[in-house]
Amino acid sequence: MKTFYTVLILLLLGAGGVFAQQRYVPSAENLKNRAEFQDMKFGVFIHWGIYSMMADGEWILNNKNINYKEYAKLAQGFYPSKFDAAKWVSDVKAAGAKYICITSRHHDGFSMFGTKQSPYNIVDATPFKRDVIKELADECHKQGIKLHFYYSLLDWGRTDYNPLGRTGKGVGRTDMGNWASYYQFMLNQLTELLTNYGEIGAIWFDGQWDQPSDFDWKLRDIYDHIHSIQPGCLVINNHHLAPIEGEDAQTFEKDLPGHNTTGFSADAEIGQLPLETCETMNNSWGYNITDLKYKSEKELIHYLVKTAGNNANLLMNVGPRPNGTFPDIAIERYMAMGDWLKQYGETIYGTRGGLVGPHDWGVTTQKGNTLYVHVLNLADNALYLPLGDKKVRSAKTFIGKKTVKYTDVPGGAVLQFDKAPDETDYVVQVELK
Ligand code: FHN
Repeated sequence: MKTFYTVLILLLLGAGGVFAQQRYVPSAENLKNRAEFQDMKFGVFIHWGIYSMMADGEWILNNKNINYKEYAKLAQGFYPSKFDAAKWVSDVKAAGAKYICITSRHHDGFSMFGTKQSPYNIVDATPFKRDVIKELADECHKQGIKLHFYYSLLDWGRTDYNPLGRTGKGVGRTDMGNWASYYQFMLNQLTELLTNYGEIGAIWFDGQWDQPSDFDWKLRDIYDHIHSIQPGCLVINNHHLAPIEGEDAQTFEKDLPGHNTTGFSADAEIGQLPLETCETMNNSWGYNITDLKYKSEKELIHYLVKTAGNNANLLMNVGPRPNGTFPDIAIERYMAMGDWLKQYGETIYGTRGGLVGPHDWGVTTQKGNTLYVHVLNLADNALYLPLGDKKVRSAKTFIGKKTVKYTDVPGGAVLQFDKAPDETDYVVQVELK
């Protein structure tokens, strides 16, 4: 009997241990950063690496089955002579974005920062020799823009990324090292990213989907490692799944939360964490010289408004050219977004998805009792707002503050307009009782 109780106690203690590992309690600073993250609403995603020289996107090593040792020689010619961190950050600010997420190391395995963990990095392997991530970090801190680091879990350029995943199989790696060394490499690089570049808003992982779903990435240990260095740093993982314990925000790729038009989000159940959607401005992440299919200004503004109405942030991508500049058309589009935000920012920043959920006509955002009704696509001059048990106190146009007529009806109110709205975004500011 004594043995039975001893075994029982040991089992319970063991279970307690498991729970202790599984329960992640975010720090007060982390919770504050989550709320600030939600308030920021708009970020600029930057995919930049030696692949930009090939001008065919960031997957070229895999897509063309280039030998990884030949690909690595690209680094010897990487000299982004026009790179100017101050200009990048001031352009991002002019776009109205509040944070940058930049590829510190993408799937090709090339580190865009001065890492001591491998000579395959911008400082040691290129004639440029400058740590662009450090320059960017300093400028972000100076200009008040938050900095997030994209970090690839998978690596097509290292032999200790073993077992190989479902991608990068044709790049010529035969002599394979061991996973433990790769895992330690990642931890060491994360330590560098979180100690040498000041306060970091988030580490944004990608590539988990490269391995089978039962593969043990020991993510929780990686997340704990991050939080042990910067407890306030948000952990975001673009795994296309519901959030995993230890994460601080949930990101969606090329789709609004809850949608799956592109196929990435079939299993991406929406959790309880702050939300983000990342999207390309044309159809490419990394610089692609033949992809000029940029979304129009109106499409981009609509997408920003829709993400806010879906209670999410928009992370809108640019793929800088090999000389270190943003494509002109990307700058034009960002500036158009910035101009629009100068006028309408109050209806976006600091808001949450509104009481009235997304509809075909548009979305709502909300701050306290103020509901911003964003009419994006309406052919009628009246709009029914399902408000549940809430009542309207007043309604006016956001621009010009002109009274908008409304009628209380069961379950909500009907707004009446002089004509069907034809603005990019006709915003009605509704005060709720
Ligand atoms: O493979 C990457 C891709 O290159 C890009 O970084 C995007 C950004 O969300 N994520 C991956 C695809 O899921």
